[in-house]
Amino acid sequence: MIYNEDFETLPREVMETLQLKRLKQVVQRVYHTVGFYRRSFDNAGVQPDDITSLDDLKKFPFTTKQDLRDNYPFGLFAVPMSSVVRLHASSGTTGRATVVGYTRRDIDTWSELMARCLVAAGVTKNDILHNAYGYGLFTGGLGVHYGAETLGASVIPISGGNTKRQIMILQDFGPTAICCTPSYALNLAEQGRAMGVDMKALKLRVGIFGAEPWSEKMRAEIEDALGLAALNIYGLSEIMGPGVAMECIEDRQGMHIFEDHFLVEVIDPATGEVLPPGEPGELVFTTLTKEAFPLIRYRTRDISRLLPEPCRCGRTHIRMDRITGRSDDMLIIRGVNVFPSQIEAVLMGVEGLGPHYQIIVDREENLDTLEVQVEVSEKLFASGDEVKVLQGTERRIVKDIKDYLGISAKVKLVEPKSLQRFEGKASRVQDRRRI
Ligand code: DLL
Repeated sequence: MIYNEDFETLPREVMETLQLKRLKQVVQRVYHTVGFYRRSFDNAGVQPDDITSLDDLKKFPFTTKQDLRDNYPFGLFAVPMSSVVRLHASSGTTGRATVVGYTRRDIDTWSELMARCLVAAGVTKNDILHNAYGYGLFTGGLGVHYGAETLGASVIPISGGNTKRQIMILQDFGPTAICCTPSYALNLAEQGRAMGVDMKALKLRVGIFGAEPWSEKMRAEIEDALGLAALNIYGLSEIMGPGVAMECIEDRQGMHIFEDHFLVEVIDPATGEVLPPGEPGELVFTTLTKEAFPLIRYRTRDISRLLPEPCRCGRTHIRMDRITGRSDDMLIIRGVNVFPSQIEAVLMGVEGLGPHYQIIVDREENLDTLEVQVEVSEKLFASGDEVKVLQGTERRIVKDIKDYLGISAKVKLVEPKSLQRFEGKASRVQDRRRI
């Protein structure tokens, strides 16, 4: 089944004609409405009129997460605030998170694309959908919610957390489809089993999992534990949220990118050079239809590759492979995007600490754990009422990480000079998760 047969099965030539028309429009629009793009295009010596073919896009400069931070919070919006009907943000609860805005039409587009995703997973208006992506600033919850309503499915807006209650609702309401992060799917399965619930006997038929990296091994585990078909969904707040790309139930090998709305390139992260289809590299997206927050050549930092082979589902949209890594050091911990530099900034704000720290990320019972080990300063270590002060400092760091980044961490203060020293580039993060 295909939600929007007209647009999802466009022949390549027609698709490219549509993309070029939309690309010309968006490039013109950002040049005339967003100071950042005018400066960035002028500096690179390019003008909107330089776009005469899709290939010309590569002459244009990239947009990076740093550009978004520099223009925090609304500096890259291309419409007045009066036209913005929704704001979302990724990572951390405060500070320079990435803020994104949507016009009414952007919400409609997003809802349609999410409806397309659900239909690609075989969901219909007769399904009941358990939506356990977080509702709030995170795009997962509301993005999926509006898509499900657009399709006409019955959505349970359960959001994240309170796992016991989720398991009760899974039994009582009998949802046939579920959306959450893949690690939470495994967590639900495990807690359900611990409660004596036969999780395979639930009515769930299909799961739509994303927002964090996962593997074919995890797919097999989830399918086995919950007795459903597990499908991959990709997206990022900057480009829209969930629903940039989605696997189809017919083929389940790679995610169709909604190319009538997003133009994709794959680049060599070191040189910025555009790579031919099939080569692994960093995904770069240009939004073709977004009004409030258009992005030109946005570097996602996500590593993948394009799969140009036709798909038997009938969609002509090109597919992308699973994300295999990042070209920066961003971590996704329980769904929250965290940069080590943000943790460092918190540590720097606390008195009595030395400059050496280690961040250890692991997974216990399918839940990500974060531990921060930090050396105390010689002065604090030598001071008299040590234990009380140390405990207070630990609590302060835990609280600050929670307040600023929105995640719970275990903090361990260690003696001066006890952490490993590095001769070259410090490697302060140990990611021990095996996914
Ligand atoms: O995670 C949007 C989303 C919500 C996608 C629900 C899918 C489902 P952000 O919080 O901005 O947005 O995080 C975006 O998450 O750049 C990837 O690194 C990672 N990511 C998202 N989907 C996948 C996936 C949402 N299927 C960042 N596989 C992206 C691997 C993913 N990584």
